[in-house]
Amino acid sequence: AGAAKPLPAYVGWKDPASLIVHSSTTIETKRSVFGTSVITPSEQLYIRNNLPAPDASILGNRDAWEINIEGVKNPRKLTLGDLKRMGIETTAMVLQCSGNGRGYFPNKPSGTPWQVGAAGCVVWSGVPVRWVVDALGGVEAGMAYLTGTGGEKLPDGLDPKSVIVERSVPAAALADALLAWEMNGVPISLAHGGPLRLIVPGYTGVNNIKYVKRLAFTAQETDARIMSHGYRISPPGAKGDPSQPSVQEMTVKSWINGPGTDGAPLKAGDTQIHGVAFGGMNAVAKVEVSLDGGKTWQLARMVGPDLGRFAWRQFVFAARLPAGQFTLASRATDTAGNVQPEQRMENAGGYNNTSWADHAVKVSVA
Ligand code: MSS
Repeated sequence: AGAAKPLPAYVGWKDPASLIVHSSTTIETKRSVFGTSVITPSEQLYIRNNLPAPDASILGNRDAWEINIEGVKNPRKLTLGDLKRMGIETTAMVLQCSGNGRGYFPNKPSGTPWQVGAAGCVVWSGVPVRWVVDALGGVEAGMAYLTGTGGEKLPDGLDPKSVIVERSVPAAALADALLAWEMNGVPISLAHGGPLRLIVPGYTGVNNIKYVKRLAFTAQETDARIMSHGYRISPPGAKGDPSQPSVQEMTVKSWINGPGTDGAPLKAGDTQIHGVAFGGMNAVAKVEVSLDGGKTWQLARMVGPDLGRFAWRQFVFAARLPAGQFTLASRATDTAGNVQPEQRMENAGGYNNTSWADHAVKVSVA
């Protein structure tokens, strides 16, 4: 392996020792650094930007940032300052790239080969979208989608639709959505979408639009390429198209983070196996752990505070391990009874990998 790539300037404040730099716009958290106290520190949180991040000058006067609200009875341009006067809520949620786990697909789909680290559990503060909508007279009739548009400057000479980060989710997602200006207790950094970000709890990363400059209730999904052809669940070998399902709600998933995931052998004897579990739209009901690659399972214990159904839960399983090789796996079940599957759902883009078998980890005990 070559020398680790340095962190690009816009994330120069992150902790390089915790991160794997795939490229300047794709950076993941190392599995072995996820701790057991629920929140992922901002310095360790992954980064995925489809376009280069805007100039840091957009943070110069945060409250002056403007967003157009459309598809409501009284459409309006609001500033972040206006939004801050409309109300505040806080939501903890799993932010996870749609391609997290792509690195375990054997056929190597194109895209970043993320392992577990294109995910984190973070806390957002902002105003609930439904309060903004109510203040503007409610959603106009016939609007089936909530469409958010990113505020990046688009590269010259290209069809804007081919590059703009604009995504639509079902309008019903407004029930939990936030227009957020704070992450983990501080104003949102440029890298994570400051000054203002659309947060759609339970939905995969790409639906959480950074530098959001337009929020529109629309009759149709946007025809931006990132929606119409990108991020589709396409059959292996096929190209993305609008007839295929888009990546939207996350489903139940868990993985083990430690100990031993850094490759260092464990000491024989008592060990506390820990990891994270989340249900996407539902809370997690239970997590089972296997020490033998999934032949037998035992119930793990949830630890730490429960920050709501969109957050992950940490789990711990106390085991006494003799010397040898072990394949550790975890399998979560959500409150609706959905069980994390053994196998990934094959798809050309390598999206939505929730396979417990793919996320199992080999450790050696000496
Ligand atoms: N937004 C915008 N504006 N831009 C871009 O690029 N990306 C996506 C989201 N949002 C973008 C946006 C993605 S794709 C993801 S994941 C996310 O974001 C991430 O986040 P962070 O903060 O971590 O970086 Mo995949 O599904």
